[in-house]
Amino acid sequence: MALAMRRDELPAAPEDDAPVPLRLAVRTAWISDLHLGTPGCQATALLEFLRHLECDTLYLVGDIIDGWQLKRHWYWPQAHNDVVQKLLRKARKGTRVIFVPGNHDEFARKYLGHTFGGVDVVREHIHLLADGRRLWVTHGDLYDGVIQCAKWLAYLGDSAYEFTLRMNRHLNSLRARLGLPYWSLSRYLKLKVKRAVSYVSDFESAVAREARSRGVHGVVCGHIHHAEMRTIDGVLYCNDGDWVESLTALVEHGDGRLEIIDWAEHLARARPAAVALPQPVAG
Ligand SMILES: [Mn+2]
Repeated sequence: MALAMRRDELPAAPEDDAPVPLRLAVRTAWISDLHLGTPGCQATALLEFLRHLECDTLYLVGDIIDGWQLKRHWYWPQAHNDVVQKLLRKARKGTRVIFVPGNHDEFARKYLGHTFGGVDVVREHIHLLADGRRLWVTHGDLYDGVIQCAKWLAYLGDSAYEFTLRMNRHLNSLRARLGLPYWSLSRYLKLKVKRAVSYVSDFESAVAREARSRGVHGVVCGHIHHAEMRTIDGVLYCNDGDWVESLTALVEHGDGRLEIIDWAEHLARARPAAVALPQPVAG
């Protein structure tokens, strides 16, 4: 909630400003929970992010294509195709793209160890940071108590979640028309509901515990659509968030420093600043 409030206080980007280079040149980037194939996927924002992203290694940390929802209802607009093309193009142009499937794209777990169009599909991965620390990369659903104990409950929660995301989209198209920046209703609700808060913290400790038992410095996961970076019992827990509600990614800079990129905030910060640049004088 605090994050959302802070974002609200930022000035809205003027509508008439020219596109500004918001280049994000990093060593590594992690994105997850794109949920391509669902109306919830914010493909336009994601495409814009991918256009500005330059990295040596790109991790797709699961729930990239939503097989659960596509099975129920086919939804595949052009923008979702563009995202896939953009990812494959990055792989072709020399970015190492590593896909760690999640529960919504568990169909891809049948192809572990294979490479598709330059994209390596792996169950999990150990990433070596520039400063020598080792991070375990996993989607995280295997450490989610709800999914492991009651899959039907997870499916039920999925429908309620879809509804919230739909409300979120309506609210934000209205906000966009009013010139207000993106604000996540679903994120706000999640942080308000106490049970959701304890679900999040249970998940975080379970993943951190597993990372510690593997003897790594930290872990990068996704799954719960809540970007976070903090130390839990001596293990660095990083969650790259999602592209249905929070529009976030985790990046590693050249020196091994990790940062969560909040794309909506990044845009709101970068665009007004660019407007203040001196205008070229004609003649
Ligand atoms: Mn998931």
